[in-house]
Amino acid sequence: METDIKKRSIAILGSTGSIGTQALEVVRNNPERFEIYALTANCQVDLLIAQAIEFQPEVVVIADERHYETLKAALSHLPIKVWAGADAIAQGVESEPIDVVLTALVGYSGLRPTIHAIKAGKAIALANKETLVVAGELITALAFEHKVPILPVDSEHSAIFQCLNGERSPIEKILLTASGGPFRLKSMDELKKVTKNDALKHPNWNMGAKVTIDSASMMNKGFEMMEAKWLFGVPPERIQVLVHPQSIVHSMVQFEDSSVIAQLGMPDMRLPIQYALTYPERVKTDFERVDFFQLNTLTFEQPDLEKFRNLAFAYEAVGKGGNLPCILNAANEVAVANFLQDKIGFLEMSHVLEQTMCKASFVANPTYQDYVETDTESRRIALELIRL
Ligand code: MN3
Repeated sequence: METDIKKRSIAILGSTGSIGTQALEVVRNNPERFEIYALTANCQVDLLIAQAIEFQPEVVVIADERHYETLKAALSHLPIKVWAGADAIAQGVESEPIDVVLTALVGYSGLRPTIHAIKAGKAIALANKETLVVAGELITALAFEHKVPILPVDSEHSAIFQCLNGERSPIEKILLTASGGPFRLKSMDELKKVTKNDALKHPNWNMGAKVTIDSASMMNKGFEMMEAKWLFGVPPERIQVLVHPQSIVHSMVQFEDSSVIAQLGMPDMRLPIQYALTYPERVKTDFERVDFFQLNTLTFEQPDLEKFRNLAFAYEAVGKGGNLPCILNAANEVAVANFLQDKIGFLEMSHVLEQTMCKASFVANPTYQDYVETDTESRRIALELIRL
């Protein structure tokens, strides 16, 4: 049967990353539902060119301006606008035909374009958790003011969102699952010696380098706890992290009558990406199904906060509030980048976060400009600590 549903017009920020490429796979599999209006990338110009040729967006933007001429020349035979720079990304998301902006860029860089997209009234499919970590209060207030939905793409938050379908009753507790990463069973002595290659081998999920390192340190789960607080309005003391190494239960919600609702599925990011883009509908896929007889066991354990201190820092930061989560995020971005360049060890990352949280200026009620200044100051402090 022919359907005449209006296609959703999508802008993908960070189209060459792990989430971006999987989102394009979802779009490729559902051409009757979606059209790509804009694609943006940081620096992977060759892949961006290939994507632009395949999906024929109105606009492509490369953040790193050094690649502008290459991009422009490669697409000169096509009716595609080619822009460069961070300002162009922030402006590009405001274009009138866009329905949904998928924010899949890495780290703090997601904040500004997300603010622009919300102000322009675009639905946000949020894959950039750092936006809510850094400025959750500002972003949720802005989304409320502009009546813009924030649809979670992160698998845990998609799970919680799905558990809440049709529910009106208050949430007693969020049970946020964590794989535990590649270092779950390592001792402190072993953790001193692990390398980036060890950290980049995630047992279940195939993700970008930043989030894979954050998973190994459990910083990712700390950030996801904050993301859950802002998305679902549940305070941190009622968000419990459960280590669930099989990554089949993607998270759960406990209600006041003692019921627990869970969402399950194989670990495949295409599912939460697709759900955010097709919500409230579910669309048939050929993704692998859960085979419970093959799985046999699902296990749950307490996270080890002495080994994975970053998770404890996240609770501390969100508890004290203000710009402290922004400080933590900036320090972590610097620490992860330096770990990936073999400049610091795995456990030293936590030291950098702890010290930066002590040294950076605290602001109790930050404005957007305060976040910008906090990010700059915290990066400088973190870098000085690493160079000592
Ligand atoms: Mn996740």
